[in-house]
Amino acid sequence: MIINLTYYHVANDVPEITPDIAVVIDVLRATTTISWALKNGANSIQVFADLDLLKESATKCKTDERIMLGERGGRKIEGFDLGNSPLSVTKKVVNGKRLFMSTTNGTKSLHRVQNAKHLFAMGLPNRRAVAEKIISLKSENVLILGSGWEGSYSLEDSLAAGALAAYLETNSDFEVNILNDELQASLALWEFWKNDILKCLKTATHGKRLTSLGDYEDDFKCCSELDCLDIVPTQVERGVIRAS
Ligand code: 3SL
Repeated sequence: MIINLTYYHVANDVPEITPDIAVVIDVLRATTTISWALKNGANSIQVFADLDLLKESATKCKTDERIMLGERGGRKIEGFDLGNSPLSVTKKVVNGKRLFMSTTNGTKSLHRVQNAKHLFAMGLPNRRAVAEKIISLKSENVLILGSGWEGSYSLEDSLAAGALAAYLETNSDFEVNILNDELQASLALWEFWKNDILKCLKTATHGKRLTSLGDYEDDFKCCSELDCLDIVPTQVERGVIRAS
């Protein structure tokens, strides 16, 4: 069997297609936060590109059953319970809760491919879990979508796209077909940085942006951990993600 992989850097690059499988990546930090929130027992995460829609939906949920997560420009949105740090979604805070989440880029990417038959969110900590899920589905076409920053390329999402493709090449029985140059470049990036992921994240433009905003050392460490989570964040209805 052949598995065809395509990678797009940002949501606007995705053509009008309905992929069998879409994997959305936002290493710094949305998909890492989503993965940790589900690991720590969040009931579900509803993602929004639009803040007004988020507030409207959240108000329909009891206050003690919901958490509002919001980030713009790297900062927590005023009036929201949490920003977008994977360290903030502890068991104590999120267990059993429904999360309503909007971030600058990651939730837009999730929104862009919400028509996919199977939609997963991936960071580096759950790279292996998502890859094994893809292998088990035996689908021929997988679209990988990065989140970038406001429409432009990001190093860390491309690194993770390469990490996913490399895992599939090494660990599946399929013939893996890399369909575009974006993914070829990501594989090269992975080869170059795979032994110093932390440095790659800090070198990235968004890493530098976060560093300029405060002390994000622990966020960098958390986001650069590889294959430590067994969670596959899966869209179960449009815009709603649960663990599988
Ligand atoms: O752009 C996004 O979706 C965020 O992940 C950015 S941040 O890391 O929270 O600043």
